[in-house]
Amino acid sequence: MKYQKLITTFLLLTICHVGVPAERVNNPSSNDPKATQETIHLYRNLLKIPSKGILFGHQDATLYGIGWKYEKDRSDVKTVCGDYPAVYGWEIGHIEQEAAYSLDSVYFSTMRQEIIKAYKRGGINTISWHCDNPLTGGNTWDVSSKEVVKSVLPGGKKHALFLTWLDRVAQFLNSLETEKGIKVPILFRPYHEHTGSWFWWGKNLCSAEEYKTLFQFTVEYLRKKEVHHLLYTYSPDNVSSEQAYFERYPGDTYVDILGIDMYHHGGKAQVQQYINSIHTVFGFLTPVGKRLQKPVVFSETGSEGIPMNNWWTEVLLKNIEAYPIAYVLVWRNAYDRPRHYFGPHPAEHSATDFVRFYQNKKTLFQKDLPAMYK
Ligand code: BMA
Repeated sequence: MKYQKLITTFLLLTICHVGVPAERVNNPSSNDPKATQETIHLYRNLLKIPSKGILFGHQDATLYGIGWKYEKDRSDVKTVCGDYPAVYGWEIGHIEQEAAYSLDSVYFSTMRQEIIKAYKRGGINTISWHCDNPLTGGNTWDVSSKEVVKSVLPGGKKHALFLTWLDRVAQFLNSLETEKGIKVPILFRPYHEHTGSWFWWGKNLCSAEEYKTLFQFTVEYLRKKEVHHLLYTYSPDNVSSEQAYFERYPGDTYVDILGIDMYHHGGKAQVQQYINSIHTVFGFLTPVGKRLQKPVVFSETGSEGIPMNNWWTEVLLKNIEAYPIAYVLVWRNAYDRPRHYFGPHPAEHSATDFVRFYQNKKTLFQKDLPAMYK
């Protein structure tokens, strides 16, 4: 009896780790039992990155920037600091329509090449999906109906259509492959910013259960389509509490990475608000990420037009550096909208500060990247 008690206590102390299945405690892994080796390595290395610093990412980095599009190996970040970002964001809206190019007018064939090139440089790729509205035929921002999520779930009237859309997503993801046959691991971030109500899967447009089912169904369906090189990223928009963050969480076994999308709106006048949000969110995400052994990322941020010339060091870096965040990604520098930029570019007023941000030991770019796939 005494021994039994001792053994039970020992087992509890060694293998029980609240929230994490016992077998994962010493061997953290992503959720897909068939995940490729490179994907598992990426997951483990993302968990380790915060001991070195925070990776820097830029959306559509090598596709276009201010005043250019499709120029070989060019990137606004690289022009400013001499180095590529470590993380590359890409957007596949309109892949579901079998279109040749995305909603941001980028050919999918070109995007595919750039994703493979980024992987070969040792970089990390993350993909979002501004999917059209399958019920109304409108775009991703068409929030005129509250029936959309329901309509795509099993039994819904757009379910069959939606499966064809997911098939196209699967096909594109499976085409991200090197000539050696290695599938490029992707941090896939579907149905993002769902705590807001500007996309058809947003908070006021569906119930929490419907949202969770949509996310879970997508994960399971893509696995059935033999997509095993994804790390699923959950990225709500700015929330003020842990409870709000997890209200629509699909579950630990569906989510690999905990993200947050949070922008600095309102220019200099609202900088304190942004800073406060950073501390609130990473304040509660830090212990959760540790407990669940899931990387925590700043999946989208920035301030359109960068309102302060010391924004990079004094606003962003200063406020995120204390947190174990694997990466921070800023949104795109649109080639066709001169004010719609979030990254640096030459002659832009924050460019000097961006170089200081780059030089800081805490920020990690291409040249600082350890091997992420081994
Ligand atoms: C938004 C804007 C849009 C773009 C969309 C998807 O934030 O940049 O212009 O179409 O992201 O990339």
